[in-house]
Amino acid sequence: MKKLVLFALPLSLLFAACGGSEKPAETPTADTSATTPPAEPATPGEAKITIKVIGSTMADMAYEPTSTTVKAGDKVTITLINTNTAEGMLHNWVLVKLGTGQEVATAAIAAGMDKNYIPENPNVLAASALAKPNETITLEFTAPAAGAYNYICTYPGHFPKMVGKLNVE
Ligand SMILES: [Cu+2]
Repeated sequence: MKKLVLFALPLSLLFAACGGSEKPAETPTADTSATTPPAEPATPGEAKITIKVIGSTMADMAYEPTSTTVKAGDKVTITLINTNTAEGMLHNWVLVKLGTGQEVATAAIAAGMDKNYIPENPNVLAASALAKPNETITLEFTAPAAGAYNYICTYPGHFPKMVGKLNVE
C-alpha cells in the first residue's frame, strides 16, 4: 500500500513539472534568435584621429590621448597638433610594432634631423614629419593587421615620455 502511494506521487509531480516548464522553455528560444540579426558591417572605413602634444617642457610633454582604436584596413588620418610654443619642441608621430619603441628611438638618433629622426627600421610602420611649435601636420596610412601597436615621438629624448598605444580591431 505504501509503495503505491509513493509511486503515484512522483508521477503527478512529473506532470506538474512538464506543464510548468513548457512555457518558460519557449521564451529563451525566442530571445536567442532576436539577438542574432544585429550585425555590424565589417567593411573598413575611414578613421580620423586628432592627437595633441601637450606640455611645454621635456618633463611634461605627452600625447593626448595616449591610446586610440581603429579597424584593420581603415584609411587612417592622424592630425598631429603640436601645442608647444617653446622653440625646439619638435614632435612627430611614428607607428611602431608593440614594444619596439626604445629600439626605434635609439635608431632615430643615428638617422638624424635630415631624416626627421625616422630610421630605416622594420619596426617602423608609419611616420609623420616633424611638427614645429604651434604647427599641425597630418599623416595618412592604412591600418595594419589587428593587434596592439605603439606610437612614439622619435625626436631625441622624447621617448619614453611620448608614447601611446594604437589598438587595431
Ligand atoms: Cu616629441
